[in-house]
Amino acid sequence: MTITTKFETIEFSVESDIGTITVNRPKALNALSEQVHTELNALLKEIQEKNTDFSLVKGLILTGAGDKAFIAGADIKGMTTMSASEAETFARLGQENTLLFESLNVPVIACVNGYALGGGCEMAMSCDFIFATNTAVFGQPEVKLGLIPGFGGSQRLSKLVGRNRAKEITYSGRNVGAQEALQIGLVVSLFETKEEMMEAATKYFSKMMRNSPLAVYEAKKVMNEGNDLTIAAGLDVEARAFGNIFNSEDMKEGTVAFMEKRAPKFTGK
Ligand code: DAK
Repeated sequence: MTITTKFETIEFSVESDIGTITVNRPKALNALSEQVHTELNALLKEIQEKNTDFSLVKGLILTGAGDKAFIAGADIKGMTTMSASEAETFARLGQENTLLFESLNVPVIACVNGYALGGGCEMAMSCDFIFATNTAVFGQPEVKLGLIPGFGGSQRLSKLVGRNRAKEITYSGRNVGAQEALQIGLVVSLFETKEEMMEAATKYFSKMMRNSPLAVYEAKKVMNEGNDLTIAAGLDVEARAFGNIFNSEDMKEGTVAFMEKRAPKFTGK
């Protein structure tokens, strides 16, 4: 199974069941132009369509080309010439892409090297979690441009680091360095170099792939859905999903394999 769409501003490759999406505009610090969003949208939809049985990928990495930036935000140059209707299309595409990352049936790790500002920070936060290098710089500097975060940053940052810290960061538009990002829970692990970070993401997925892909997906769904609910409603979602998974072959295989003291062979069914 392969991806057929051709891209100019992003790259997509698959190795050992791990897909890597690279935003590839290093001269503009990988800023999110309308073309990037359009191409990302087409790619994510094609992955969603072709990966229902986990035959294309079991995990995804989102990263930026070059050493200087993950994504330095929405493309400011492109925005200055946008009409209101083009701005609306741009906003909807960007927001839809963040929702696609959240709804894909496999986990997505954002591997952040250098700047992840504005829309870049927002794209990273829509992934399942963030790895970063020691040189990473996060922030929501939109207010400095007379804007507010528009790809979910006003919502997701609060949920990740707490509302007070998110407000403090957003109102000032200040940079958040890698160490601070780790300390406040925006990032889960830091690495010396981009190579070490990419290797760690690959290792993480290789270990994760011993688990049932269906169970990992169900866990992702329930945890994302519960994020927007009261604890009681979230527990209800969990109970229903827990019941549903008893219909899966993977659940039977996992429990039988444990009883038979052997490694399970999961199929994602
Ligand atoms: N857009 C376009 N080009 C960018 C860019 C960006 N966000 N960031 C950097 N570049 C370009 C620079 O213009 C420069 O291009 P040339 O001049 O060489 O042609 C090249 O990348 C290298 O950048 P610098 O020369 O500035 O590099 P430095 O190392 O000196 O500085 C920097 C790096 C990251 C500190 C600086 O480039 C910077 O401050 N960049 C802007 C960062 C920023 O403010 N990002 C947030 C953008 S606002 C919306 C939804 C979402 C959004 C808006 C609306 N709706 C729903 C409607 C999101 C908004 C944002 O993300």
